Amino acid sequence: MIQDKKIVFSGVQPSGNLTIGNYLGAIKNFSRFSDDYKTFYCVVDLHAITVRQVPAELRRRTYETLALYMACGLDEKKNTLFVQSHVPAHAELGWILDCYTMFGELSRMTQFKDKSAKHSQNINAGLFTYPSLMAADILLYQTDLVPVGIDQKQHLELSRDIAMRFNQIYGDTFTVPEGYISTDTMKIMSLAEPTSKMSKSDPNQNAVVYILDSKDDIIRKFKKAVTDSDSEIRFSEDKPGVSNLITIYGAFTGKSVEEVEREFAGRGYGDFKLAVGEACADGLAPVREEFARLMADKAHLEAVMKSGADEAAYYARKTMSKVRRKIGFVN
Ligand code: ATP
Ligand code: LTN
Repeated sequence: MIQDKKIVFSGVQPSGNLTIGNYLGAIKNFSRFSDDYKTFYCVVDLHAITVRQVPAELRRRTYETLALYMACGLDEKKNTLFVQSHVPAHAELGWILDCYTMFGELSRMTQFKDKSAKHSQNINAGLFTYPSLMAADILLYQTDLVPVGIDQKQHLELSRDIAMRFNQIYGDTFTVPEGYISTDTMKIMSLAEPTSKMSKSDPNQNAVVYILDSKDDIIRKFKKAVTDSDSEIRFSEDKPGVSNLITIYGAFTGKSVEEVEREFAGRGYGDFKLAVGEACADGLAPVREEFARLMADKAHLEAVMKSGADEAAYYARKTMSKVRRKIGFVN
């Protein structure tokens, strides 16, 4: 098999119900690469267990995350869709890269600091070395481009540093990946606390809009969204709530910030919030329908996982034999 296309890799954890942050910041962008790149989209279950998971829920969410990839427009024939733990080379290379990643580097990761504060009873070694496993995911496929939300920029830079360090010691082994961070929707904020990221693990259900929420729930949540005491619909740093709603509305309607501001000039927040809720619910309706259809056919999802893992393993094997040889492992 000759591989002349550039390679794209990204992953989403099956650690909760996916939000419009995951959708707009990551998954929705994935399909734009399907034609011109060789694309690998992975359900990263090994990463998910860095936080305690209920086994039955982890299993269900692994199917759901795969089904959502497909419902968001990723055709399994054009993209390699698979589950991380089905390709053991991820864990193998993860261990190897642990030995080329510094304690100090991992200590500086803001996600580690945030998650250790959130899960103070379970600050396990996996949570700490999460970024070297992520580097393994990426480097295993000689990835050129990694589409992610801006919160992953620091992890991506560490992946690049690890790749360069390894290449410097052993000669050219890994492609040094670039991030692809879509600027218009890179960070969707919480509806309740618009200065922090909308996160699928937020315990406040009103702060988060899930891809699979019903239309009524979506509209109700947007009606409750925190704005400010002003009444002007304007994108500005000192208006984080309104700016976040403008971003979301723009993302679902394809309108620019200026167009949205013009459309709602002189109108109240009530009107605006309702319009955002409707645009979001309508935009997600086809995804929801397709998701329900896919989840009704587990056997098909399993066939997709299986052929995705076989394809991924083929590429992973090539990198692993190179890595083993360079390090000095006996063949
Ligand atoms: P958790 O809340 O459990 O930390 P998460 O919601 O950040 O998880 P991940 O599986 O870690 O979800 O992320 C999947 C992808 O979604 C990543 O590329 C991430 O950058 C992106 N993403 C997550 N939340 C947002 C957001 N609020 N805005 C934009 N992109 C996001
Ligand atoms: N850490 C990522 C999920 C992830 C990932 C990856 C993203 C794991 N491995 C490789 C891109 C490439 C997150 O979204 N929190």
